[in-house]
Amino acid sequence: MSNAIDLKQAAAARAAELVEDGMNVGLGSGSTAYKFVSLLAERVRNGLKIVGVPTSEITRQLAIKEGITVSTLDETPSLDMTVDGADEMTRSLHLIKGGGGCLLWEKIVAVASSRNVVIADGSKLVETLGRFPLPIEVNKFGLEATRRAIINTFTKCGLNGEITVRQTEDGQVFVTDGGHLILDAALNSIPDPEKLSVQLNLVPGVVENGLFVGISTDAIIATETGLVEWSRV
Ligand code: ABF
Repeated sequence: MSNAIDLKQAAAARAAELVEDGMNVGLGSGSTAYKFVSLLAERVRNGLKIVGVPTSEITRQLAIKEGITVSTLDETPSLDMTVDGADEMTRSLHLIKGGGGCLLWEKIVAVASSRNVVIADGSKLVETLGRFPLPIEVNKFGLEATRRAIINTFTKCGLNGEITVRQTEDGQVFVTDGGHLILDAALNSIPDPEKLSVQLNLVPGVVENGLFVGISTDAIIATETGLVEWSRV
């Protein structure tokens, strides 16, 4: 009986095999992506030549510790492949990301990549996004006005749900690598993620949201019965 950790490892290992010599690789965040970074580093220690562009400070520290040559999007603005995790995903490769608070840099890196491979255990696969609270990265200026504007956007999209300001484990307001705050919206169901993503980003105080629509190109999902892989046509 595989546990979630083994499943994440299996998906990460398969993704690490896809990386080819000479690639510029986006390195995701979260426990599944960290397994990918460590497995990729093993290949680097065995001679694989790649440059890694991290999606968070944590990933950057891990990659450096593991011996991967890291760069930035300023120095390496075009990536061959990014491998990253997800909090929820559908078969059409619409994702909710940002549970770890890294969604902005993750989305910037992903959009700079020719190929985006999402790796996850089977528990992340859902019919409809939304049970996982949607992370929304916001500027701290005018927070209450932005929160109300977001609620109006939800109403216009026929949605509603509790919005909370993300806190750290010791009760401090969580601040992202980019210096912003995260609002988590418990919407339960998001039937039209593309429409909601576009509408949310019209709110001036919204920096980015955790809906990844039309970005991921490939999926590697580890289930109890083995790996399931598919590409978005
Ligand atoms: C990251 O992976 C985040 O976008 C997402 O929240 C997280 C999922 O973490 P895990 O792989 O630990 O489930 O990409």
